[in-house]
Amino acid sequence: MARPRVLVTRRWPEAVERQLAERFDVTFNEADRPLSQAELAAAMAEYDVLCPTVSDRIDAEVIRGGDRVKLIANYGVGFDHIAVGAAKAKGIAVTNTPGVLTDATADIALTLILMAARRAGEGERELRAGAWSGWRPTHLLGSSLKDKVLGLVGFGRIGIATARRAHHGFGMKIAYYARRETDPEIARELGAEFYPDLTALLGASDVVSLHVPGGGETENLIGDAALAAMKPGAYLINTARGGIVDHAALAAALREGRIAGAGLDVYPAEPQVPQELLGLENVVLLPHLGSATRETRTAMGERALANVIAWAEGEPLPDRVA
Ligand code: 8YV
Repeated sequence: MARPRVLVTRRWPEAVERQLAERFDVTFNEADRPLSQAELAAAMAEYDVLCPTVSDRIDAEVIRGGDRVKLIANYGVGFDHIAVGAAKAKGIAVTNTPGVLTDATADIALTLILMAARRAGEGERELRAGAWSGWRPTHLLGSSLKDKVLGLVGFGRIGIATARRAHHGFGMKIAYYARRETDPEIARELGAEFYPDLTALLGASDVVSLHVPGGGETENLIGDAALAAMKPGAYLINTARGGIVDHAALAAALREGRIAGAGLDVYPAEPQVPQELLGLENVVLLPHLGSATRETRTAMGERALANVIAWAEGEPLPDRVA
């Protein structure tokens, strides 16, 4: 029997590409640039399996492009770039890579919290520009984290891992907003306070970190009203999805000093970064580095591969989302 045809839309770490190629007839996107909507639609008719990433928009029109694809094995945990409903309607299974990028993403959330609160980006820019005039008691004072409240919007795997680092490592108090209360053991471990109301959580937090999925339900969740509910000295951290934040409203709040600062790893239309943020000193901007470690990107490939193998062998898919 012919080996299933698999399209990997971006280059993966070599070791996992090799493992995939050993078992399947794989096409790698040699140019490693995002495929166009037309190329993705055409792929629906040419391949059995697509392995896309967050840089591919697999919308309903792409899914209508052909009838051959039976599995979309996403390389990443978030899948708001895939029209899961349209896939399901065509009997196409969709899988993701949960768990393996939790620690790396929580590390980046902490990186952003520390960089924003300790003004590390501002300091580095000043030094590189040759503008550092030397030590003085009031130079670039930031905010300490100990005993400050970290408010997590969403308390799944990555939210909890971020809370653990902040609480055990930096002495922060933990509060969270979620659809339901967390496991009592986790709540006890972290002394985590549950807020069923987002506005109340925002008003109680010194640092707000976003950990909800992207997509329609959370689009612009953090807009003018939410930013107005935050404490004037608070920081906003986003490692989840850019669309959760209204960036024009955020830029205005940062410019007017209504919040102290922000740290962002994700943007609504990557790789574009909202222009109004680029000139602001009190925002740290990273280029979607959440899962960017060699170990994690390899583990993500292995996880996607496990789903492709299960599909090929007619086994239940370990990480099916639709
Ligand atoms: C991934 C992410 O690197 O997994 C996710 O949802 O946001 C990232 O950290 C990216 O999605 C790769 O597809």
